[in-house]
Amino acid sequence: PAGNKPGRIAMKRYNASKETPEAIQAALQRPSQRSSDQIISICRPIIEAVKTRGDAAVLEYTHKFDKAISLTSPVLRAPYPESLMQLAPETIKAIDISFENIRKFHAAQKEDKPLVVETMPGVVCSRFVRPIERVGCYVPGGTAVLPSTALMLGVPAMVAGCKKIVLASPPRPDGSVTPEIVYVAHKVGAEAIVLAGGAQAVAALAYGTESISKVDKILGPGNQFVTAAKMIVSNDTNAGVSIDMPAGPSEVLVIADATASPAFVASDLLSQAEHGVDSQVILIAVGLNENQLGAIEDELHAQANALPRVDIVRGAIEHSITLVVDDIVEAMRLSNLYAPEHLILQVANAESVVAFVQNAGSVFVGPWTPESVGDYSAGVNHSLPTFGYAKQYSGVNLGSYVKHITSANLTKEGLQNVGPAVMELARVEELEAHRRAVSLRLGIA
Ligand code: HSO
Ligand code: ZN
Repeated sequence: PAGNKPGRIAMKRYNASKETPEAIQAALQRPSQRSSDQIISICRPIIEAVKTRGDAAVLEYTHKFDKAISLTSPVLRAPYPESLMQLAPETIKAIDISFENIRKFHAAQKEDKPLVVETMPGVVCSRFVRPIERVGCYVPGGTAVLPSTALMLGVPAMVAGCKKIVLASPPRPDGSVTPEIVYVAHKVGAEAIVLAGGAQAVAALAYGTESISKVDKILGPGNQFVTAAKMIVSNDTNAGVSIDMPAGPSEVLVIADATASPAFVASDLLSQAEHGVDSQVILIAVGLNENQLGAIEDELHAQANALPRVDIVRGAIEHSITLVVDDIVEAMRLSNLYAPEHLILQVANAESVVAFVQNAGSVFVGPWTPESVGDYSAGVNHSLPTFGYAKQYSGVNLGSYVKHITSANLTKEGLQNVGPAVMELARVEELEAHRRAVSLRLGIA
């Protein structure tokens, strides 16, 4: 990798054609996470305490971790008082526009008609959709307030028709929730906001307490404690709760060629880098020469230094890299290998490159599509698989809030058609009662 000048905010640069595949693989490692065993052993007693002592335990942890010592109830219930959602008109307008776009895009994902297939004459198989009844949406607190995450989790729940929507978010030290989150809770019809974060919030949603009722599925990003707690409760068969996906720090991979604006590229890298010191941003530069790379690096340094969160950015950039490759085919190969949460294509004919995307959470196509539009208002969801999980998981979508139920419906003729196959396989498995359930109906010995 090329060296950096001290004090300069710059990503390590690798020339892919000069490195071994192993070196590139190593360069594309995610920053290591604190060992999950360690995190799990911190979470277990918290979950146990909430399970056995309910509200009292939730409140104790909220007093301790969120410093909200004046809080006396861990839940705020609808209807929410107007006084808790006082917002500037321009904020209301922005939330309303984003809400509507997210609603439209997720409503379009509805499968209105059941799927019906007659596999043999008289053998009708169908599949239909039902909403998950009770969902818990976790909205992280931490270094930024994230009403956008409340939108991304709450709107699809509303569109799917979930009967009970509960939000959970750590309160501020004065015990309150940001008015933006209350306003979103009101808009999506959430019946309550659990004023807690971390493992204690996850446990309250999974098991229920005196004042918080149990949910069937918990969705939403969070820190390592939230993620570990989601894993623990979803593995507890007594909890009867599922989760959306494992979550890790935010990341973006930008593929840029000579047609890309260095300022645009730098701004996209920085918009992810400002999330946290553990965020990772990757630039794959396609056929850029020293001057063109320098222009992006100059922009990155200059724009970064003008940001209020420059210190966070500096931390993220420390484990972020630039890979210089010869062509778009190699760029896409590496991107698919990394499986980024967000993939930004700032290349010639960006639209035609989408066909080569194999692994990514969400794709941002062309120079006029900064990732920020997807984070807030375009309509796509921002709750996406990180840490390489884009290889096997989808981001949050309408399907995250529903179940598919199948049904079979046979006529007598249908059973005559398919019955012999059933009887033969039952014979092979030596499950005689299965065989007889068919033979008895067909009047066969
Ligand atoms: N980019 C973040 C989501 C977010 N950005 C929320 C701003 N607010 C993770 O996908
Ligand atoms: Zn973001």
